[in-house]
Amino acid sequence: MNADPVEIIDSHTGGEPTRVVVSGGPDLGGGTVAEQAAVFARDHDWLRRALCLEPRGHDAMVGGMLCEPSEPDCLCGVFFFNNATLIPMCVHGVIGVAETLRHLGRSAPGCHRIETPAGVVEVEVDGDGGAGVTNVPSRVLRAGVTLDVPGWGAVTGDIVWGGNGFFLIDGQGPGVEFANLAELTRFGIAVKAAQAAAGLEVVDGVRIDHVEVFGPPGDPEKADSRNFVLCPGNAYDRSPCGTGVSAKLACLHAAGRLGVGETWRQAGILDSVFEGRIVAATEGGVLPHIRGRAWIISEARHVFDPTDPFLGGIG
Ligand code: PYC
Repeated sequence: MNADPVEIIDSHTGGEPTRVVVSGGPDLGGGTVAEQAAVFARDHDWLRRALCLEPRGHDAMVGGMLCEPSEPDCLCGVFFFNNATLIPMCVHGVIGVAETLRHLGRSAPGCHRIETPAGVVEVEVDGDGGAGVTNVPSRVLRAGVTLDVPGWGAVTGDIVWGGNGFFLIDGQGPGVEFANLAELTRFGIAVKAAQAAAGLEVVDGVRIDHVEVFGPPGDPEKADSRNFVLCPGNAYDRSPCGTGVSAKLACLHAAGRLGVGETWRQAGILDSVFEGRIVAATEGGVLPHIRGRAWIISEARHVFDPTDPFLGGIG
C-alpha cells in the first residue's frame, strides 16, 4: 500500500462537493483512463475510502483522481468515485475539475477535452468558475418501466444512460422539496430495491445505480423542473446532477418534448440550476451540453499514518 501524502483541492458545484487529487496519487500503470480507474478500484480502494468517508470526508463527497489521458489532445484524464464506488462520469465533477485546473493555472479559459472512463468530454471553461460540459451521448434504454415498490405501489419510470445509469421518475413519490429529504431518500432506496427485485440492476451492460425524481420547479422563472437524485451509496446529490440532466434531455427528446438546440433548466433539491441543451441528435439518443458553476473551497495536503485505525475511513 502506497500511503504517500496527496495534495487535494476541494470545490463545490451547485452545492455538490468535488475533491480532486491534483498530485501524489498512486501509480496506475498508464493505459486508458478506464483501465487506470480499474487499477485504482482493484489496488487502491483504501484511498477512495480515506478521501470520501469520515473522518476526512462525508457521505456526499465525490472524489476525482487526475491521471494521464490516453486520448490525443486531452488536457487530462480524470475518474470519479464516491462513498460507495467508482462512477463512470460526473458532470458536476468535471465542472469542479475545470475550475480546479484554472485555479492552479493549469488551464486557460477556452475549450478543452478531458478523458473519463465513460469517454472523452469537452469542457468550455469561462474563467469565472462557470463551465459547460458536452457530455457523452445519452440515451433511453427502457421507457415506461413499472416497478412494484413496497410501501409505494406501482411506480413507472425510464431507464436511461447519461454517463451514469438512472431510473427517472416524474411526479410520483414524495414531493420534490428539501423538507421531504428523508422521505425522498427512503423512496429512492425502495425504488432501488424494487429495481433489483425486478432484475433491473444492470440493463444493456449499464449499472442502473442512480434514482432521479422530478417535480415542479420552486420558481418557474428560474427552472423548468426540480429534481432529487439518489446516488449509489445513498447520499443525495446537492447539485442538479449533470449526468442526470443528460438523462433527462434524452427522455425529453425521445418524447418529442425538446429539440436540438433547445434548453432545459434543471434545478436540484437545493435549487441550484444546471442549464442543459441538446447539441445534436445521435443514434438512439442525444449529445447533451450541461452548464454550471463551481467554487473552490480549500487546498489541502492529506497525510496517511499507517497506525491510524481509521486510515481507510469509517464505515
Ligand atoms: O453531476 O453527473 C453529476 C453527478 C453524478 C453523481 C454526482 N453528481
